[in-house]
Amino acid sequence: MTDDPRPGGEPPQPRGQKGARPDTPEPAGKEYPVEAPASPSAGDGPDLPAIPETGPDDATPPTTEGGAGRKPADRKPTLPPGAGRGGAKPAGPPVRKPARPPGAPRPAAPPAARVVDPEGDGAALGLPVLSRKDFVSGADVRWCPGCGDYAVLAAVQRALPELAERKEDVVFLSGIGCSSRFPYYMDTYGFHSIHGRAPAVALGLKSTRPELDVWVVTGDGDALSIGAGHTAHMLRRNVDLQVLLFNNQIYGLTKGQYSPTSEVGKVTKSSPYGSLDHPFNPAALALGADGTFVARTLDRDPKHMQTVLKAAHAHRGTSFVEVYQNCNIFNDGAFFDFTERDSKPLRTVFVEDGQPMTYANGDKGIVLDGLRLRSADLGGAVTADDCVVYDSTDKALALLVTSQMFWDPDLPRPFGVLYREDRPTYDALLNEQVAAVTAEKGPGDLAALLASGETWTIE
Ligand SMILES: Cc1ncc(C[n+]2csc(CCOP(=O)(O)OP(=O)(O)O)c2C)c(N)n1
Ligand code: SF4
Ligand SMILES: [Mg+2]
Repeated sequence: MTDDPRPGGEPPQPRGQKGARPDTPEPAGKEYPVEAPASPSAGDGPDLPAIPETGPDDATPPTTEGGAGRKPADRKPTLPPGAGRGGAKPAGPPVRKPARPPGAPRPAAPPAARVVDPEGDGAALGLPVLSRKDFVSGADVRWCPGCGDYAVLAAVQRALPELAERKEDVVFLSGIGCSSRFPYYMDTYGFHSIHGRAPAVALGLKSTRPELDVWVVTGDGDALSIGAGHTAHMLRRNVDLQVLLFNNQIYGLTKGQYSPTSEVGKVTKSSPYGSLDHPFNPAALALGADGTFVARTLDRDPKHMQTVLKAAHAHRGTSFVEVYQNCNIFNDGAFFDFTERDSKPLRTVFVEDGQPMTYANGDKGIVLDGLRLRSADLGGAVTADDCVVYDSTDKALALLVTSQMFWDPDLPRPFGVLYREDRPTYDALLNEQVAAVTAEKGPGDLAALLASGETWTIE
């Protein structure tokens, strides 16, 4: 990445920043460290392999005076390990997806390939080993202090050394928004493209360079307002890439207008009397578009986010990951129900394949009552054995869980890999078709094709 020219504007200056108006764009040159948000929980999800790398995002992050007014310590949830999500460890090392579809040409091997070596013995082999720092671009990070975007950036930079063999094969594409500034901060290839159009760029790239590992970073406005059509078509086509949708239920970059995921009644500068729009449920939208991998995670649960990122990367096809992300400037606390110490155990359930859907430290569970889900107190007549055992390959269950558990106020919100399905990817099918037709008819001649048939000369 080169120095950023900042197309698409800057995130606004946070309130309370000394000497700055709340809606004044941040002056160029201001430096924020790349950090986790003001109060990421230590995470209570499945254990992950230790990540030895440290860096600037391991330091105490800055806070924003204009934020929630809560101390970081107040935000750490207390759900004990295993409660509500089974506590099982992911089996074995992360699975890398095949880099090249059948029929696609083999890319030329680089002279000195960098290898991933999670065991740490690459040095003994005399090979360079990727670390988190290899993915930090060093560009000034211009998100507001305390923004949830920092946590997602840190999680991706931590996960990639295990997932990528060569950082030169990794590409981050984005649209426009605060979240879409993500490619600047990754030391990989990247393209901060056009509002809502990252899926179109990604489809073209992945189809012509199938050996690349393509990630799309987008926001609730970028993906679900102007880019809604592109998002739906990307999902049904099942292009092999990962989509990270930063859902902060607001337009952050343009200073706080309501978005397609904002709740009814949201008061913003563009909805002074309260929004009348019924919001999208992004995960249900992805399932409705026949997406083959749908997951939801939280900026304030970095361990869970890493687990989900690795599962998304292992999936062959469009892996859609909705990340609940706090915009502490324009929509602070939108997800506190699901992240804060007191409410998180009662308001969340972390699904895991083969595990019963229990929550509230195991005191409650989800049971099937006819064709509806119901919350039940456990320990009496109903036990964990009566709860729904999650199966992410069961689409009927995924549809029910994703939909009813979003709207029903008596049910907790589900997190984790909600659905996955194996289906041929668009890029693989396209390359197979091109190879088959080329084998039958020989390589095409574009100039001859353009000059064929009826042509006109314009004078
Ligand atoms: C064609 C076009 N229309 C509108 C805009 C203004 N615009 C820039 S970002 C944005 C919304 C961003 O919201 P979201 O995707 O949720 O990203 P966030 O800033 O919240 O991360 C809008 C409407 C634009 N840049 N280009
Ligand atoms: S999403 Fe909100 S907190 Fe984050 S950089 Fe944008 S305006 Fe600032
Ligand atoms: Mg947004």
